[in-house]
Amino acid sequence: MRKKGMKHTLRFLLFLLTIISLLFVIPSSWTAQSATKAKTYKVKPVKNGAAISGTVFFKGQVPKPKVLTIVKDKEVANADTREVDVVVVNDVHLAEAVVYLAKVKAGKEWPELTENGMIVQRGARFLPKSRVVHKGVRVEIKNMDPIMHNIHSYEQIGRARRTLFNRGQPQNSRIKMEFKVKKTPFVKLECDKHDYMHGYLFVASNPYYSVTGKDGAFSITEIPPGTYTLSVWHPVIGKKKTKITVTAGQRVTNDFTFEK
Ligand SMILES: [Cu+2]
Repeated sequence: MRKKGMKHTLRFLLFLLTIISLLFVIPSSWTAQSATKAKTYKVKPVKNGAAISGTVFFKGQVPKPKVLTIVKDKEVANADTREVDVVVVNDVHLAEAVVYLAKVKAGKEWPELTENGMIVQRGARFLPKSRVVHKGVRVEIKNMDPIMHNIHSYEQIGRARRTLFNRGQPQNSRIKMEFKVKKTPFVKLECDKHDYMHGYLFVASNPYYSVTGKDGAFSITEIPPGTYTLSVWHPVIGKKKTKITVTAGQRVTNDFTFEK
């Protein structure tokens, strides 16, 4: 009888131990899995990496900005009209274009973003009007105006678009949001309260990107050897891509030309 009782106690203890270990083991493996899913890019030191640099050219008639009439909250916008989709071309050099390598799984460290990629609403504008943010990272969105804004973000998929989030935001407040894009890195920002507020984001899924300056130049460094798709995107002008192969330590030049 006593032996049987011992056996029962042992069995019960074993059962208890199993339950306790499951309680600890399962949730930690679940969270680890979801974390790797959310951030597929892995930082891995790159020795003797390659570099791609070049210039983005624009030839032809530069598209004129759209001029929108301001009706609501004029005193905050401080104007009667607003120019949107302004294309900056100096001579034939296209500024504010993002050049990037798609689908890179591992490589160099992420760069620091200016103000961690913060987006400010001030004077009923998105500032800056276009910027890069990093996938899987929450971004601070600040409303510095004395009025309510309603930021509405869309993932742009060809001519279609999908709402990422749509959030009303009271005056002088901050929120933190993630841009959960699925199919493309291109995001449009609008305000549902002010139809003249427009902005753009590029949601980078790896650190291999470069934004062109006034000279249209870009440079992507520390690239692991391999074959890639090198793409360029400008929110108003459009996009282009090309296949490119780089070997260890190689420096390659690749220009892009848009013509209208
Ligand atoms: Cu607004």
